[in-house]
Amino acid sequence: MHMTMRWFGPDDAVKLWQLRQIPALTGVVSALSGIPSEVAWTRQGVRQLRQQVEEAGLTLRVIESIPVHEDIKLGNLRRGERITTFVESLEAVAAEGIQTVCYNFMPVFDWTRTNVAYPLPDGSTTLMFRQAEIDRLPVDAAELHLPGWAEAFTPAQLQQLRLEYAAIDSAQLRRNLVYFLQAVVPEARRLGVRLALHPDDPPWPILGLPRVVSTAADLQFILDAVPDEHSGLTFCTGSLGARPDNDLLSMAATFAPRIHFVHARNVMRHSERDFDEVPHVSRYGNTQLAAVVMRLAALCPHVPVRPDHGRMIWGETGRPGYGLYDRALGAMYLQGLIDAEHGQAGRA
Ligand code: DNO
Repeated sequence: MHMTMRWFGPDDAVKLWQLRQIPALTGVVSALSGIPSEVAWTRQGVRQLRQQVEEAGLTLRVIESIPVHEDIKLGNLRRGERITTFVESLEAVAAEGIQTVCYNFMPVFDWTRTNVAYPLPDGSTTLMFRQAEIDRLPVDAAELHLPGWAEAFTPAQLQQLRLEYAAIDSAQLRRNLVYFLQAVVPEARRLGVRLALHPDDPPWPILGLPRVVSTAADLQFILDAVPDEHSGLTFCTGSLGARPDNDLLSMAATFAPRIHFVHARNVMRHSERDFDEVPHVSRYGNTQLAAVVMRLAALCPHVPVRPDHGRMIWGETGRPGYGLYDRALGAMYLQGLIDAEHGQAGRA
């Protein structure tokens, strides 16, 4: 597997030279930031990003993410032009030689937590989710934004979107996803790009909005709807693993041929809808991370993998989930598992 780490561009407190010093890490996962989702990416913009990464001695391995405009998820009259924009961005990415593109199909809110600095007993802080707290959120009153989200909405935009989504149930959202895939997957094939759909995080409906990329049955339906290898998955152990009914080991085996990217992190579930993010080391959580990563290493040996969120440790401050130290520890744990699976055959 190709060990990578997410990098948020030149403004990221974590610098490329620091990533370069993590053993076995060869690649970076990134995106063009600050471009509204109605505007197509340019080849020049992608080239600049690629060159920055390459000057540091690393490879721009995955784009995470090209945003999917809400008009596409809503399936409204503007979806045609939004899909055209998405394909133009794909073209820019493909022209610069990047072959894996992550995206998600969560209405309005990307990954969501109720606390991004929750203290663990060892003095580190982590991200956590409590359903009761999310249910109490005054979502229409405040601007909601998390540090890894591609987009933020103003309270007025949020209200408007919630009105529009009132007509969209999960069956309709699923139809809109299939419509999108039927339009973009042939383009991805033409361009030689593998699309990697990221699961919902958390994997259940939140804030009254449907989510349809949450369970094994959801993933099977999506892959069967457009049976082309260019339509695949980001296998995110932390997202999928927040549900006790997702059997990650069997899902890894079932979906392996269509897994194009792996996000590896661990969660500790406290109840059906409550969890904390915990160290990558398997015994801290209940995702069976070691067994799952070894199975993925065996079945998807050429796929990029990244340690997903880390805790804040050793006094580090910065973007919650995306500090340097704990993600670097995570990368080392993952690399150990991968080497164990591959008999340490990897090149230094
Ligand atoms: C969270 C990330 C997500 C992910 C997008 C993919 O930290 O895993 O934000 O990048 O959902 O589109």
